[in-house]
Amino acid sequence: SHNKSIEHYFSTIGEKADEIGLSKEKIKKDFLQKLFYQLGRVPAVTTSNDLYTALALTVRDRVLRQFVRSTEEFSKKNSRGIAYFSAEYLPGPHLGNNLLNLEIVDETREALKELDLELDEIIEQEVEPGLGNGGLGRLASCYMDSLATLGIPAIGYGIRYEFGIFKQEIKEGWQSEATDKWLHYGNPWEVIRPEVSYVVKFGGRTIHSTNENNKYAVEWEPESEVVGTAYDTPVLGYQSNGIIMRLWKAEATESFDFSVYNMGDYYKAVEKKVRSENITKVLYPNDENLSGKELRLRQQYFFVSCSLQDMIRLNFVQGRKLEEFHEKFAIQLNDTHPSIAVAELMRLLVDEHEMEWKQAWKITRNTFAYTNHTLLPEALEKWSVSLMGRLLPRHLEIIYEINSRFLHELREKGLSGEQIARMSLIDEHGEPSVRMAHLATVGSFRVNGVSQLHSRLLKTQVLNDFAEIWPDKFTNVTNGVAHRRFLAVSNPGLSRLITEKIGNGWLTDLTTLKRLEKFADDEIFQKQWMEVKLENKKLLSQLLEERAGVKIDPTMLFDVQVKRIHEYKRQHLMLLHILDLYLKIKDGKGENIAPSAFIFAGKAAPGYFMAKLIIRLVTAVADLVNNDKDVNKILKVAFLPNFSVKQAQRVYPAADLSEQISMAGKEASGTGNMKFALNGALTIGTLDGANVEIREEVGEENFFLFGQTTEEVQETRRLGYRPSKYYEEQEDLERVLDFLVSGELGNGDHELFRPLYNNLLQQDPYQLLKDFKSYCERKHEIHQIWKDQKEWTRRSILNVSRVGKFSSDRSILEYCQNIWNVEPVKLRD
Ligand code: KOT
Repeated sequence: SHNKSIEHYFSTIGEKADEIGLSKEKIKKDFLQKLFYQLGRVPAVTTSNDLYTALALTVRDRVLRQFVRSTEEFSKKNSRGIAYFSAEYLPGPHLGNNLLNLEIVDETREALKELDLELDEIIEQEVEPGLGNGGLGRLASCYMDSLATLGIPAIGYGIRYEFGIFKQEIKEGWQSEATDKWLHYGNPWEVIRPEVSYVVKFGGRTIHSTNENNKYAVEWEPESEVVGTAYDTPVLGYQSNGIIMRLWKAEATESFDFSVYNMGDYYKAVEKKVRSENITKVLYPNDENLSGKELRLRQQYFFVSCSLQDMIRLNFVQGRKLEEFHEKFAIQLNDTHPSIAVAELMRLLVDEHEMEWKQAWKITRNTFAYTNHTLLPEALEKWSVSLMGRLLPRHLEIIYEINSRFLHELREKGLSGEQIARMSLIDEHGEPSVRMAHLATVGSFRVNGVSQLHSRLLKTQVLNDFAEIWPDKFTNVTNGVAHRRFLAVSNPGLSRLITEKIGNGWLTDLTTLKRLEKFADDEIFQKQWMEVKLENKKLLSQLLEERAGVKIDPTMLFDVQVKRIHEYKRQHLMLLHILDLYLKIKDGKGENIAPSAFIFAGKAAPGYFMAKLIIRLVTAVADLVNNDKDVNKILKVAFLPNFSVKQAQRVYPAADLSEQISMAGKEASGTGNMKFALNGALTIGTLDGANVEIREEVGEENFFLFGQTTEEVQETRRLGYRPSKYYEEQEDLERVLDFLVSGELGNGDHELFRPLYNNLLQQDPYQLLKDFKSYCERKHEIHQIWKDQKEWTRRSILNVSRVGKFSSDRSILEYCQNIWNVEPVKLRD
């Protein structure tokens, strides 16, 4: 029966729920059993993938057990559930993280050792799910970690892309893309739920009529249908709780496929099947840019519709009325990618469940909350009205209805025609399109930005009209990172050292790191701190030698920029500076330069020419610098291909200097900045995104600030920015820029970097030339401080001790308090 507790079921299979499988002996036994019975292998004849899979399955059992127990606890608590809607997730490798959360790292290591196996080598085998582009997807996964740890009943809905973000290779200095076959070796972490599936409609037409009861009704007669099936991945929190990430895979519907008999139609039916499955085939690799492609809208609607149908089913299963939907659930929209959900929930309530518009609208507006992640105009989603009308005819009608009621409200408030046109859900300039950020804002009870600065700019600029009529709707939740993954799992050396000093309370409360502060001047502690960093740098050096073919002396200053390649992030500003150093050394004026390794990693969107050219410039500068005997004792440059969560976990622990150099006002938050700081890197950065708050926390004397502020950037633009002025006035800058097209870079090709050169001299939309001088000055200062290793280490310790704010646990608690109105409940172990 449904009422029996989990303890009951475990006891029927002879196990006490509280002590299952956490001992070395049991892990070893289960591991061997998985190897025999699931994979048909003995340890003597296995591939490394067999070993990985057997261990993953062993751990998965334990993860699922915890998950089943928390589900039971959650249902007893009966509190509001959170659904996180995100088109992207970047969970990273599961195995190491799950071992930490189950607190069986040592037991597992020992068990394997008895079989002559090395845990770290097995962990290394895992292929991570690359179901996201960058910061936005990774944030979603950090939040899953914290939701689970804090014991919040939550579910992460998304898309099970068969091919995730492309695999990046470097060929002749250029990025090339290969498909990411992450499912090739199977995926031991997911559980298929064939019985959890929903039909999703597309295209066709709507039929408006008055039914028997004289009630107005709309029927949607679609052109095609697909089925979405749930694939669940349990996400474990630290010590006990588990939630699920439920990803949808698209399949053909039976009725559309096989209701035909003759051979010709059979093939046609198969074709239809293939077309249906296309929906979840591949992740769009654009970060902060629109594709505007029909398939992308199909993906968004597909996962949103499955997820909402799933929630409505759950609502009924739990014996609740639909009228209480918003009391039982809050849905967090991870940017506008899932914002068609506003129209879909209205459609489900009004058309399928015959609810009155007004009531449905009240429920909808009290269910959704919207997080904005970017102010870049080119990233704000718009869908052309004609595409939406063709693909989702009923949703377009609903959006028009929402809009007409909304605009009516605005007119009643007495707003000007101009302001009303600005706020409309429909953009009438050029080709009419639906502004998804407006739909999300109107359809939700709360809108938040992801750092203080970003939230302020959201309110005063991009969504200013809305903030004026609904000031209370807008709030801020500064991003945070899963510190258990990005410190405890990925930097065991530093974690051990920290725990020795202050205990392990930081695992569940990162602010306890502040207890390290008093050891900042302790010389023995400083020495240990430096040793850990050096060990981490040796490991990264090995990786760079293997993957980038660059040998780096681990005692150099590791100066690192890793993130998606985008002009606004200004990777090329760092490159201009490296070339400046290069030319100074060639001139015999390099005496003040600290030996430095400049390390880059990050993917460029395949269609983004400038970003790809920036990668080409990194590799060209690397070739030049690394092969020049006058220089390569002092400078090294490396591009680490195929940046991923797995790679990231090896980079942050080894960094000395973190480059966060976007033009002010452009980076919504940044989260890499937090991961670096947490691992003891000092930051050189602009007053952008969460850098502002990091600087506030660590103290201005421990943060290398440069460049214009957001206001100054805007003022510069207003006054008519002329980049060539800086070229003309600054000799160093002139020399560096001319060097780009001198033929000395890129095998003698003068024209290779001409587009970049022209862009900087003629437009320079991200004002690199204006910030170049202050960047170089700060770098110079950094190199002087680096030479005093004690001083550097002192600052590094202080940095770590003061970044407790940037745990995603803190962010999630703020979402609970200021947005979702739920109490986190830490479940018993
Ligand atoms: C991508 C496409 C459309 C709209 C937004 C994006 C987006 C924004 N993708 N990643 N972001 C980043 O999100 C991170 C998490 O909030 C931020 O830290 C980062 O600054 C954004 O660039």
